[in-house]
Amino acid sequence: MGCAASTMESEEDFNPLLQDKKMNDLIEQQIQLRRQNEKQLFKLLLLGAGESGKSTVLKQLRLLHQGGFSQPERVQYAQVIWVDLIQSMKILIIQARKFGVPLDCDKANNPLTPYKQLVLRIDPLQQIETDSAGGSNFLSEFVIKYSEGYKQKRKVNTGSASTAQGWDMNLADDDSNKLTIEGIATELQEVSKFQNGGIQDRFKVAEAIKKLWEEDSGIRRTFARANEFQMETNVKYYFENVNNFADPNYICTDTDILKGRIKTTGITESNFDINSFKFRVLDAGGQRSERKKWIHCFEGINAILFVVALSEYDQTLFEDERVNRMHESIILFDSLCNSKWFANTPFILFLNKIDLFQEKLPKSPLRRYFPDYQGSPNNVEEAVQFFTNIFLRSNRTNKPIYVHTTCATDTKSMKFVLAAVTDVIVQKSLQKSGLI
Ligand SMILES: Nc1nc2c(ncn2[C@@H]2O[C@H](COP(=O)(O)OP(=O)(O)O)[C@@H](O)[C@H]2O)c(=O)[nH]1
Ligand SMILES: [Mg+2]
Repeated sequence: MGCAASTMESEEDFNPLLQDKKMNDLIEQQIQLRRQNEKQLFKLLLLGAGESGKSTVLKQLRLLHQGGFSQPERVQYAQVIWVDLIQSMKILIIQARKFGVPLDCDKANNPLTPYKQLVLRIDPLQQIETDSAGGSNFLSEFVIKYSEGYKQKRKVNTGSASTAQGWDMNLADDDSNKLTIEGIATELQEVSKFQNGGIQDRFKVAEAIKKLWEEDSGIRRTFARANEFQMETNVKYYFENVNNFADPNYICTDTDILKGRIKTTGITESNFDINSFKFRVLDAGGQRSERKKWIHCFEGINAILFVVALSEYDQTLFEDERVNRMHESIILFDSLCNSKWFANTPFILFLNKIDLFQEKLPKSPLRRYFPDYQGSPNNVEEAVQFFTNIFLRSNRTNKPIYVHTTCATDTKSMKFVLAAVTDVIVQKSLQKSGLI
């Protein structure tokens, strides 16, 4: 038998026609296999204005389908939050003065005065750097991020015209200000190494922030007007847990990471296996200067997940304080939904930050910002329906839009929402390619 087989093989070996056919079959098989694999890769693009919650959705996917965050990442996130936390208290003090809100800590001989002095004296970045022998690239990058970010904002704010901008606007690129999440992560690792020497100082700063947050009525009054200036979304959570973040060895919980923010620049790609389907999720920076990069990833997309922060109906853009954030989102959604690029691409709409919207609605009348709102002032459902209608009305194509009300920081509810979303993407994509 062995002998016969070897004779057959050698015949084939010497037959050029059979050789060609064999090679062709092999190539054809490989092409088929690649096509099949490509068909099974579902590409989801996350879009929406800056701070709407796109990266938080991605974090939930990581928690649910990729085993979550590593220990070094958890330590690094704590560092970013610590810097943001100090910066946020400084902003509150400075903003109180701009508003003319009297601060207890500004009064002569007030016990809070030394705490204020400590907070104002500290440069959150320098404070960490002075403990280091060699300094840190992370810190200089982080300083650039802050200073350039604010410079850019000032430049736009002092410009002449105020026009809301879609994805095809053409602002100056801010690549010089580019700071990737990976970059921050590596640099932060460096920082936490040399920070241990200053641990007592960090706890003093934490105590000062806690005192001002809890005891200065002017700080609270200013915070109540946070919609009138730029504040991190979950700063209240940072202040309430300030001691954790002061500890340079603190390891962030999942909640800390979901509530924390690192501004996304450029486009990140993440791959997930969800119910034996392969998903590629693209997360893009949402601020105006980032949007012209979006077009690079418009090809071959199976669905768009557009994220809107409901709670931002009374806030203005970081990059242009004359523009209402919700108005910007509506215009952005309109331009994407009706663009030729996505004529047949399913759209999923997340009306996000419902938790903050619920909290805010009774305090900040919706009609003040959207005079067309006819529902009752404190009725969350009616208010959500009002915005749902606005977004659905702007769709001038025949494609359906799948709407979900979400709290992207809540893993439990997001588990259900994301399961429904991935299901619909698979169904629609397979239908489109005629496979079901
Ligand atoms: N409370 C609350 N915070 C949220 C929610 N979604 C996002 N955030 C926070 O909003 C901030 C901006 O979110 P991020 O995902 O970075 O926005 P992106 O710019 O669209 O990627 C982060 O601090 C998040 O923790 C939400 O539903 N509720
Ligand atoms: Mg982001």
